[in-house]
Amino acid sequence: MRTKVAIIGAGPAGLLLGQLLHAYGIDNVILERQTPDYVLGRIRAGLLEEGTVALLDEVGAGERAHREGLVHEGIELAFGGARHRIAMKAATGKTVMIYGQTEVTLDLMNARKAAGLTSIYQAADVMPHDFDTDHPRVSYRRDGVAHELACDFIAGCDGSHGVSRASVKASAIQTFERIYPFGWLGILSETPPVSHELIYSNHARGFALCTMRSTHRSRYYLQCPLEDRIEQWPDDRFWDELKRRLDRKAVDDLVTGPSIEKSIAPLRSFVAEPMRFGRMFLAGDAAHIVPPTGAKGLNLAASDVHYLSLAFREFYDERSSAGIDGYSAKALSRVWKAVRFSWWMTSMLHKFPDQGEFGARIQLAELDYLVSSKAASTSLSENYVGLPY
Ligand code: FAS
Ligand code: PHB
Repeated sequence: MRTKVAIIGAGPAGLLLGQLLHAYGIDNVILERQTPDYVLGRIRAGLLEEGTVALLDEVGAGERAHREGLVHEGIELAFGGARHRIAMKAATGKTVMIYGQTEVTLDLMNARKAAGLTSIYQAADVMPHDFDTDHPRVSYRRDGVAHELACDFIAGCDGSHGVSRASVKASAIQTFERIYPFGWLGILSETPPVSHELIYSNHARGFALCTMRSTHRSRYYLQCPLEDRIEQWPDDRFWDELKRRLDRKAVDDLVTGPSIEKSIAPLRSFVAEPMRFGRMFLAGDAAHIVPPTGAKGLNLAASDVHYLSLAFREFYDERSSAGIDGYSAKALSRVWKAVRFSWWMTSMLHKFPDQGEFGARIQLAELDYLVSSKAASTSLSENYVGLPY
């Protein structure tokens, strides 16, 4: 089999790239190791930047997001027993949308199916080959039968544990990492959100985040020790701890109920440089990971594939390599700004084991400055709603 672009991974990055390339008339095939249901079963991100929604619109997969997504014009920061609103739209003219990654993935999968494009799920032993030549190829096995996909380019959209980045020789890649000494315990519940906007809480007991998936489905996160297991967090304990980290009004407004999903995710910042290796390009979590505090992970995957799809269009339409040659630097410029923002939000809002009283006071001073300075809250807002592409 042959295609122009072989995409490894059918998460948001791979699926969105596939639809953008299709819109530009560039043939592509997706190879995914899991089943569609497995991919849809992963509960992850929930907040989209306007740029991400615009890309869904561009590929004709944004209709349900506009119908069901919740547009938010601000967030609240809670500290010292009070809540303070950051009016992001007033500061930037932009909004964000609450619309789960699961729904984004489903919309993109349906768009791909409607376009009759080739996606090979349960592709085992996917392996990129010869990407340092003009004739790259990808091998894989399906139902025990070996296959080979010849292509012009390979897009590694296979996430943080994928095969693409792992296939690059160590001397050709540099990685940067910061691991945080805590995790996020997250739950989903069929309960109305505690507030109509997100609440990020800095508390002496640890960070908490109140977010949502709809007006009847809430998502809550608690900072927890890395060694914790979800078995140690029955629902009652979760709700009790969440209440201890929220302000009085939030506690009074909180509607608790049985969890329908519960998971603990470790937090880290990670960037691989460069994002291009001959005719193989990395996009999304395959190239970088951010702590979810800034809600950037999924949105960076979107901007990566925006740049990459334009680069491929320039190559095929204008026979120019300028776009593909400039992809890595262009993507990394936006990636590092989002990595910085996500690190800053995480550092300001979480309780670090070694921060001491001085560190705690510095966090509160930073938060107090943020909510009392137009310049500071505008800076937070423009990063949160998403920097320009
Ligand atoms: P993905 O990991 O989503 O997709 C990669 C795909 O490649 C997967 O389907 C995988 O099965 C496939 N794959 C892997 N190896 C393969 C191989 N060898 N062959 C073929 N296929 C292969 N971001 C936020 O903004 N907010 C959040 O709250 C948030 N919470 C998160 C919670 C968790 C537990 C995790 C892990 C991530 C979270 N993220 C969050 C980040 C997340 O949303 C990612 O940024 C997003 O999934 C990135 O999408 P992709 O780059 O497509 O990677
Ligand atoms: C979510 O809704 O899952 C979410 C929202 C904002 C974040 C992190 C997670 O910063």
